Amino acid sequence: AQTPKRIAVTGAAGQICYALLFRIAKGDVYGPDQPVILQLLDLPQALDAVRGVVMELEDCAFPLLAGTVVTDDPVTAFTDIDAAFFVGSRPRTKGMERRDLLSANAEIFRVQGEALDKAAKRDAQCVVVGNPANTNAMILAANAPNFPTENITAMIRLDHNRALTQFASKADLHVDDIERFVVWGNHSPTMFADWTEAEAKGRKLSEIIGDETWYRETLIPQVATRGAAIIEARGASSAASAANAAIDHMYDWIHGTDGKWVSMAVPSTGLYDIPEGLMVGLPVICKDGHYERVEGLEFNDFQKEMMARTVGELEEEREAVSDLL
Ligand code: NAX
Repeated sequence: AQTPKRIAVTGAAGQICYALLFRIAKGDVYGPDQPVILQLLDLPQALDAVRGVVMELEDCAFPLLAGTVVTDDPVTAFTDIDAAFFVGSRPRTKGMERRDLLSANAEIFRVQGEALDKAAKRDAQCVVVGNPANTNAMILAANAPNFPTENITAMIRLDHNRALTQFASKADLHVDDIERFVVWGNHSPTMFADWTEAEAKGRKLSEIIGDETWYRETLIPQVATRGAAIIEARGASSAASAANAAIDHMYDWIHGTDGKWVSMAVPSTGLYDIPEGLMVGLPVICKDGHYERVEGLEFNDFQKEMMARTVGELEEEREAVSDLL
């Protein structure tokens, strides 16, 4: 039998994890032959709830679930891990300013960065889901100096998937037909869903759809505000779709994308003049457990304007947490 992969998941008592954990245990990340051990982190007051989730995991009798760890100690959670999903974060509460939210989360990710540095395998693949995801991931990396920064990423895949479905339904395509589409920047309303290079069945997606106004005035804002629309309709924020996007992100990173583009927020190397060190949504191609940034693209004026807006916001967020970097 294969040695189990150890996967840390933070915020394990929360609603995204209530969807995520069952899919990981089913084999949706590493595949149908790879046993997994779930190392679940949450706050002390949430551990009873985590134990309840573990009881339900047990009741699924998943053949691949080789063990669970429940803890409120980040070092215990990250010991010897192969992968980590950083889902837990501090939600915005009444009267909280954006800056307060940033610094409350910065503190969480500072502590978790130090624990990751101490305890994780050096090739552990990490994705931050908890908001503000990009900046949280940047802080995690800054506080894990002996851990490879390339292995710390943030999730922008939900936005990517949201756009794919809108395009496919507008153009009567299958979601899998669409290639070379990307969501750039921050996982926030400034994100830039960019169809400039997108193709389907050998044609430009923009030509197939043939409606630039729809793209700019409907598609872009619809993707950017989809989270709010879900809250409005469901009375709770996206959970199963967020869990699914986190699985897609990690699955593709581990198994590769066969030359296809996917959107991942990864550390900026200065490519496309995006300031180094920011965690920024980019087109990547995954192969052999690594991602490669898509290089050599040229931007038109609209793209430049949209990029400046979302990258500018990431710089502002970095400024707000500069004391923890
Ligand atoms: P919940 O509030 O249901 O769960 C969050 C869990 O995190 C709670 O159990 C809480 O106790 C735990 N937690 C808080 N601080 C912690 C700490 N320091 N260490 C460990 N656990 C901690 O939120 P849920 O709906 O599951 O969402 C989780 C996060 O995902 C939120 O920040 C949310 O904004 C973010 N999202 C990110 C998305 C993305 O695309 N990047 C989309 C979905 C989602 O909105």
